[in-house]
Amino acid sequence: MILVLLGCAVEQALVVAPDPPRPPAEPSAEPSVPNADTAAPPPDTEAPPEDTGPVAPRAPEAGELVLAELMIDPAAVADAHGEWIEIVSVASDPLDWTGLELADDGVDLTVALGSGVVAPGGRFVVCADGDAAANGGVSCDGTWLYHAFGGGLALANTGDELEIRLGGAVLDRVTWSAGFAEVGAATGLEPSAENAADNDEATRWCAAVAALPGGDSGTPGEPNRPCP
Ligand SMILES: [Ca+2]
Ligand SMILES: [Ca+2]
Ligand SMILES: [Ca+2]
Repeated sequence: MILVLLGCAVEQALVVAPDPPRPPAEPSAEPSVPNADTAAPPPDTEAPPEDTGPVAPRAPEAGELVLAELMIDPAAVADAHGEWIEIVSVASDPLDWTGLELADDGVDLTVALGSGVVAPGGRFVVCADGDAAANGGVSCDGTWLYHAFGGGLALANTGDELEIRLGGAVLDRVTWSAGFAEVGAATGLEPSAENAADNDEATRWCAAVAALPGGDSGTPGEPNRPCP
């Protein structure tokens, strides 16, 4: 009897014995090690990525900033508040105009204050008064100290000169005489003449017609209309 029981136990143990371990799976047909001829190079040998970050602004050179629109004789507000100057960049790099000087041939000389970077093809506006509620509705990027006959700058209605300078170097210059400035309208440079040489010709300028919030005309910070 005992032998029979032992025999049953042995038989049961044989039945429940686990299967022998299977051999490890065959390696995949796809090699896990890249082929040196076709694989991308490891990261530490890749060429450095092309620098696509922003270009640091640099100082403008002569001819790269162009006087493009002048509010010489505002009517909606007094000249001390309503004069402004639009300048366009014709450079292909961002320009930092911090420290821009505004001057005439006589005693006027002042330094414009404001944020000083203009993008390629961009425009900025510097004003006698930066308060849009007081200057006829113009948004300004900078201001200058308005003062006639020295101690600042003023744009004479019947004729004057205006230079923009940086560090003493003249970047652009415009002169005008009686009739150049229309009362209550900014005088804008013809778009096809937006360079420091062509803006020397008074015939390339014309009065703006787009209305400003204060009632005068001009396109501060926006492209000028083609002159008729
Ligand atoms: Ca004036
Ligand atoms: Ca010029
Ligand atoms: Ca304009």
